[in-house]
Amino acid sequence: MAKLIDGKAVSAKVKAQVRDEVSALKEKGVHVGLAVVIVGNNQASRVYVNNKKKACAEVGIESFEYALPEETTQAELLELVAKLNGDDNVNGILVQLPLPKQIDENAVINEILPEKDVDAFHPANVGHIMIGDYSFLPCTPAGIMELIADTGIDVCGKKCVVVGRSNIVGKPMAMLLLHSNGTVTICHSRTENLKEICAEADILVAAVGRRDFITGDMVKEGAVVIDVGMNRNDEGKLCGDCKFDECAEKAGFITPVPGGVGPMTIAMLMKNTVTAARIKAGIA
Ligand code: BQF
Repeated sequence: MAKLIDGKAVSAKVKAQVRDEVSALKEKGVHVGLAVVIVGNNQASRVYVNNKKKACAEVGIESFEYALPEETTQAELLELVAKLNGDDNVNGILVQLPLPKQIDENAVINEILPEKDVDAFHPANVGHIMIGDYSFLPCTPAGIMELIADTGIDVCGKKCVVVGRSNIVGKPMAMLLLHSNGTVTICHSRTENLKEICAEADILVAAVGRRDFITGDMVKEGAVVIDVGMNRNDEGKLCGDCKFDECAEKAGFITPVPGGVGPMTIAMLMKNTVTAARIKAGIA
């Protein structure tokens, strides 16, 4: 029976550290600010943005919300980003995804100054991560590395399987596991023998976006199972990509949903925002 990995507890530790860093910076006259941009009326996005603003308040980061209407044009959003790029009170710029269909997400990401790109989605930052020489890590994969560390299990030499190949989670996740000397396999919707590959994983990261996708027979006895899914079941309850009960029976460690990866994503965003402020102030 698996031990639960407590994302709330680990995220509280990270946020406490960030809070101390923010107050130390304040004593040196350095202010930390995060611009949070939301476009349209996506309900889930509103919840995520509220979580981020609440975390800012907890750690002493000033947040500036920009809520734009659903019909905002790409030019208007690019103009706002350009303004925030030039705003000295803003150390980090977060544009909540997804964006309405008339807006090209990549065009917006490309407009954010890399040194303010606290999501680490800009191609310059993606490149830094690929090389292993970076200031910011993408929040969700970085948070997952903290959760794995919390289990006490060393990634070095382990078989790591990432299911999902998004630019936001799957691809950078694989890279971070590789930097920690894991032996990494990335699986996706076209993968053959998915079950067999997953069942060999010492560390299994499920970032598929489909509830109940990972079943107990895909989990190796004693494995670390990280569930990145944020789905809703028929009753509207939050659930992950793993059939929790089945997977927990086999796993050594497993993250719950909610209370696993989600809180870590937020905590790592706070950490990146302080890092941005520190770099700008020239305090290593
Ligand atoms: C929790 C996200 C999919 C697509 C875009 C805490 C969050 C979620 C869950 C949260 C997510 C997911 C965020 C819990 C931010 C994580 O207690 O389990 C926090 O706010 N997240 C996002 O900004 O964009 C997404 C998932």
